[in-house]
Amino acid sequence: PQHKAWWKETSVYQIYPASFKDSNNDGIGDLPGVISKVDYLKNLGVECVWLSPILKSPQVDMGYDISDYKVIDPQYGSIDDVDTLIKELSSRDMKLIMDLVVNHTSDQHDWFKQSRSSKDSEYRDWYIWRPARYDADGKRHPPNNWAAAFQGSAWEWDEGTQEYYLHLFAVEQPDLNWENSKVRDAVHDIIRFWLNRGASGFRMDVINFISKEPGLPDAPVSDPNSEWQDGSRYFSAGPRLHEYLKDMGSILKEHNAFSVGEMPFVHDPKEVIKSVGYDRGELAMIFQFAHVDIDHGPLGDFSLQSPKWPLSRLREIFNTMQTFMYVNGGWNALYIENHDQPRSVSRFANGKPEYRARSSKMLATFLGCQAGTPFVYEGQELGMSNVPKEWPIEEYKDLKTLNHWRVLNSQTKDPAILKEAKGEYQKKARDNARTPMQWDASPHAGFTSANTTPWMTAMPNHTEVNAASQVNDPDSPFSYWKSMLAMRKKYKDIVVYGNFEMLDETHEKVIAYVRHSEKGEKLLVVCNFSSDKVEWKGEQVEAKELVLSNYGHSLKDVGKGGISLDAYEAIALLV
Ligand code: TEU
Ligand code: CA
Repeated sequence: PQHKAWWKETSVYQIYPASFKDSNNDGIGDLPGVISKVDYLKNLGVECVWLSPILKSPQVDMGYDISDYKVIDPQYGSIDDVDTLIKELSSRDMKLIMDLVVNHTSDQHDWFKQSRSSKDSEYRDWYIWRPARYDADGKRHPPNNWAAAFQGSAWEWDEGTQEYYLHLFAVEQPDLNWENSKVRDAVHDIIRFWLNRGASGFRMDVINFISKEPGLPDAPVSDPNSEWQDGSRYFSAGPRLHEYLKDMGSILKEHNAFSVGEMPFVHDPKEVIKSVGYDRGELAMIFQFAHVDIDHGPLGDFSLQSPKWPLSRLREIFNTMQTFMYVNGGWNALYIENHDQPRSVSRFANGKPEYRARSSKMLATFLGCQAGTPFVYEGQELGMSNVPKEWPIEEYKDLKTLNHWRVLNSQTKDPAILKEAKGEYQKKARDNARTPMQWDASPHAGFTSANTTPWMTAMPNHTEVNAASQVNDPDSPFSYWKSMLAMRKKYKDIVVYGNFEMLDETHEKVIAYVRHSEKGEKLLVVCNFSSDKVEWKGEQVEAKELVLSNYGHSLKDVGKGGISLDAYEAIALLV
């Protein structure tokens, strides 16, 4: 049986502040914009709002490079706006979740400015500094061969103090040295500050990277074409990770707070369960990556030969994540979309106009009936899809995409390779998730005023796909998400706390599973991931109640015996 906890029964809506709603017509979304949409969120039925970073930042990586942890970035508003947002949310029984980005800071943070100012600075040891290595020819090299996530070496040379510092992400995102207890104290202070201000918990950015293997050894060569290699085995679950997580966990516990750790590269299930095991006192839940890495290289690399994935692979991944957690007393964060991933409907189902709405509802069924806390990413509830194939590279704004493009262009002029890369960006770039939220059919999707140029162009399909047309349409993806979220409340014993059993392990087009409650109730979920009509031959079905149908079926439409499904049809039945 599962332990009960409020954060298991809740749901989370992720807002990417720059792209949600612009209130002052400078082309960038902001906190007053968020406040103006709280009723929209309440109507959808989500209970927590997670804001991607809103803290002071030079915005090299859209706020994932923080230069002051207690000041709101002026482009988003002020601390008063945060107070107002918390008030507006809590008066509707909703909560605010902040993004805690503490594996690294911005290079413009005072700590780093001090740290790089001199080897004698009291902040020197707050970051990870190492001397150069020199080869026989006297040429200078970084301390090891690790690659950064956004191209090149993970080390940057500092002329002033003649040492390298570590940055697993951009050059402007130096990694903090968690071995230093002052760093840990400073992070704990930030956590307390926001909890005391009324936040209800945190999403913790790459939180499994905070402990690095001492000695920072060279990584084995996995990419023979590159000078820089994947070093993740030395920082994805370092020796002191669980100690650090437990320290933070005990502060969170005092506040009965929410926590979800973002944990790429954790392939060892033992590390997962140590982080989220109910009695471990570390994190409430984590974001795993197996399903979103299905068509990526490691760390979301643009692997130009897109790996094709059979449905059996997706089934296997979800089966593992689901059963493993249940058996071991851990908890899942259910997500298929966020600000780092392409749009799920385009990726896992079908983003073409004729199937978009139907298949996004199928995905909502697939995800929403599983065990875990569901996360909705802004626009997912509308079935927003990937950017148009025709968009030129100038429409892309993410440093990850642009750095990749720049490096590729320095290596080749081959038009076939460049074209392939652009195709890859259109399918997988993080930019796909960052276009303005589609509020209505007006210019710029109602995200900003007609005569403002938004920081990213709104998708042309906003005239078809938008909140205004969906909120009152009972057949829309929005309404479907709404009923799915309500369903999770009504059938809590099964959907939240029940166990999980994958069925029909071989079907090429259908994923089907059963949830069982302790009282013996059974929920059968069958999802057609193809545009073909299919016969699903599970066990003989005797349906008692129809819980969800993305074709608007009712119980009498479901015959006894096998289930036949139309294109991207999904059905959830009490049996
Ligand atoms: O992402 C961590 C991470 O591993 C990403 O590099 C991810 O794998 C990739 O973007 C997929 O394409 C977090 C944040 O979510 C991301 O936005 C930040 O850029 C990154 O950390 C650095 O803070
Ligand atoms: Ca604005």
